[in-house]
Amino acid sequence: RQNYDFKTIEKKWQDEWLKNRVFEVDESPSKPKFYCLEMFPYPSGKIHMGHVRNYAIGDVIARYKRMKGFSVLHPMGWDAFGLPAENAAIKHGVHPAKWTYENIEYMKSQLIKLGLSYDWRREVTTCTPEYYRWNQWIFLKLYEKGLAYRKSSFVNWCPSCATVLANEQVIDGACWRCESSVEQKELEQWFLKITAYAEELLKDCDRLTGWPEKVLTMQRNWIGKSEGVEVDFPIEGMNEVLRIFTTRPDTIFGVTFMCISPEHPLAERLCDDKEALKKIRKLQREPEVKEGVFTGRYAINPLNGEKVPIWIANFVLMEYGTGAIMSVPAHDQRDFEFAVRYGLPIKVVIKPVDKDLTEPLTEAYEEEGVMVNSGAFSGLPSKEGKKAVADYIEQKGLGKKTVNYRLRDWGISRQRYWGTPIPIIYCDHCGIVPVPEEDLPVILPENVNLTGKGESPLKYVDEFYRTKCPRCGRDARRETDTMDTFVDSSWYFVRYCSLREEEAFHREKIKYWMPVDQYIGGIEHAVLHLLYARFFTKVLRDLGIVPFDEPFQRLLTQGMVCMESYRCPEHEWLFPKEVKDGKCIHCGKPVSVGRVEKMSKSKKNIVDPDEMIETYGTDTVRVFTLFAAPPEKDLEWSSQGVEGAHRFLKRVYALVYKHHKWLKEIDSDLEPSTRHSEAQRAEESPSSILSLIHRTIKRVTLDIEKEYQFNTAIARLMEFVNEVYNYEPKTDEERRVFKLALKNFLILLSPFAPHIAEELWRESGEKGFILEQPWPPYDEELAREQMIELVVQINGKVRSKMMIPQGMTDEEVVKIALDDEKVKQWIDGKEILKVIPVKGKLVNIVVKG
Ligand code: ANZ
Ligand code: ZN
Repeated sequence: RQNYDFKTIEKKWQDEWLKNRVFEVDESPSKPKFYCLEMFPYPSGKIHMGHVRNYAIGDVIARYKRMKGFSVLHPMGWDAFGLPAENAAIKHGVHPAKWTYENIEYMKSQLIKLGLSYDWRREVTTCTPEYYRWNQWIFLKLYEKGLAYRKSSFVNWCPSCATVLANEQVIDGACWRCESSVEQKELEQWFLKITAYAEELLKDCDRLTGWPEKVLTMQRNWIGKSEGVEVDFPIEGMNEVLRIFTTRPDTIFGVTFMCISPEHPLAERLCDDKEALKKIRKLQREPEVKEGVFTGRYAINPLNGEKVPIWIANFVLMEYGTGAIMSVPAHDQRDFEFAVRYGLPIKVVIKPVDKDLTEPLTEAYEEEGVMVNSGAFSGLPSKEGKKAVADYIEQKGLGKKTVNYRLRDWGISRQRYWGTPIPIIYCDHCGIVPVPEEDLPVILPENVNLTGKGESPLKYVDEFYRTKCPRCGRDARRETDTMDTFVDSSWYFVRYCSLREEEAFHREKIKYWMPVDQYIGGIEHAVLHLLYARFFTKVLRDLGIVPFDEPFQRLLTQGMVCMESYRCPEHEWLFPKEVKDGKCIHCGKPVSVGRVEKMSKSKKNIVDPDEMIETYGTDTVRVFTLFAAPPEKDLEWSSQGVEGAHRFLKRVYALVYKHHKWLKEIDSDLEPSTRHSEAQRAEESPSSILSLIHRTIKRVTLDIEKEYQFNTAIARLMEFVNEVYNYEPKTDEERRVFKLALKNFLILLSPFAPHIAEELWRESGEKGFILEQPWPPYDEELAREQMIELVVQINGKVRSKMMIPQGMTDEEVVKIALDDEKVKQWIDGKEILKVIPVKGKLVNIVVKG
């Protein structure tokens, strides 16, 4: 066929790949392994462009590694528990299970249509009992080790929605949905003791050299190790001390009041005004507005004997440090705001090295400096002062140095239906009784009445709720909360190692495949998911299941898919296809164009993958998303860009068909050993095709190897097509070389555009699946770039010369010139007025002075 009929081609090869089980992989003792993993999706209904980009990146890596001779594990599954299923159930009266499984079926068909090379025998669906029984099993193991415990704690509670809110769902103290003000409610919850691994999670960040630095920084900050001292302040008129935690012992002479958390065990005894205490307990924690109440009591500063008032304040967290602080308003902004609000004194004890602070202060001075008004310590630089005061406190027995972590234990209880039941039974006689391992899984019942209110609906399912105590056989009740869905995604990568019907923790296979060599997903998971997965891996290691400390060797966080948004004065936000020639297709009014930002339903700046595939085909969509930006950068959707990608593939198709007649007839099976003689022959040939293909192989390979620069790799492939498009081989020898070039080109193209590559591979008379071909090696000699001399002039004088490859862009040439050591010396510290590149071989730099 002369025309690029992508629909037929893509369907044909997708069927063939599945039928011939090309993507299925087993543990091969003779090959090195490579585990390539993309974050699995929530089955929300249909995939969006963000998914397409994520999976296309993963697929290129998986296919490339496969051709490089690795045994590649490339699995996919569904993060299938969660709230949207429950909301859909309430709204449309469809059971969460039905909704979820239907979405999975549809989305799976979409992934197959994208030509993604998944081994579906390993598909994981987290809402199936075969999967979640292992959530329950892990929970029981954690419970045995004292790493799962029950505790009453405060949660954000919306009284009108009757539901618990995550911190991110509280906006300015109000519910994000109904805007009623959020209260604090005490709930019994299950916690996993991630803090037991805080130090190891922090320390091992240093070993994650294949992770983006910004993700590591976020993890480190989240763990938030801080070193300080605990100091005891005696309470006046009581035989009690108030123990505080501070990271700034150097400011202890500046304490003008103390604050304790409303939940502090001493709060009741210190505060006579019970009403005020009750009120403050309802306030939001980590608040914008810092509020408090004076207890009427005083503490004594053990260093200078000063008497300071004790307050109860909503910004002091019971879960951090000791739940009590010494307040130094001159040097801590939160304390400063509190002092200003309640008219408390502000005393400066640290001043900048070179000047005095102007008082009264307008904000806290939080930087380092020199200690003042601090008795014998005055005059010490605050850095040394920190240590000196801490040492003094320890010597005098007033306190001790300690380490605190910001990381909190992980509260996993959710008052929801669509999640893993927590395998616990409450017996009036025996107390908390874990479900015996042999009784797993605790199955989530099907018949429930979903209300969307704050209580778990499982409470009202008698057959579930009422049970017998496994210990004494008396009547007992089941735990009705379900687990946070982050539990599901904390170990799914381990489950993929064996097939669905095999055991979940298959030691041999886990040993073969783990750890994941390349993980790819969104930056939004930089903290929680990735931290929980690291935590679970360490737990599984301690249970003897995985022989590794860290789950993900390398991490790639891909950028967002963005697009401009359109708004009509009449019809609000418009989908791109509702805009024609800058006007709204409904009313003809001109639309205003918003800035380029992440595709989102609310602004309708979205392109539907299905529609794009329908119009241009999967290969075009893949090539566009991979070509438009390097993987870690944001990508701006552009219809011209998509057209461009499509045109490129059409040209590839036309190129092969131009030579179709003779391609099948000629044999190009050159052994690597004959390459050299081939090279010599090619040199005689004016085409230099052989050298072009070797150069292309080299560049594409290095672009992929080096940080997955797929955009430039595709650019090389485009260059290749441009160079050979009008070439006509004449002799048999030229044809043989040209066929070799085309064949290699198709292999290079195949990770990006697998369907067209497969089709043209067969159409040029080759056998077998292209994915089963080895990635072509390149010959350094043949791939060598033509070098030319670059001359750099500064203010008209030649200052440096260097050899560079021919054909670089002006931008590249300028960069090389400015990076040159000699040039750097000449322009060091001077202002650059102009940089003028000339024909890729001369750069003129004009500097001032
Ligand atoms: C006195 C002081 C003076 C402080 C100063 C800071 C600056 P990080 O670095 O996060 O560990 N703090 C201690 N426990 C707290 C709690 N439960 N709730 C709220 N704040 C608490 O912060 C440690 C600092 O946070 C501690 O050092 C304490 O205030 C406060 F110029 O003590 B500081
Ligand atoms: Zn019992």
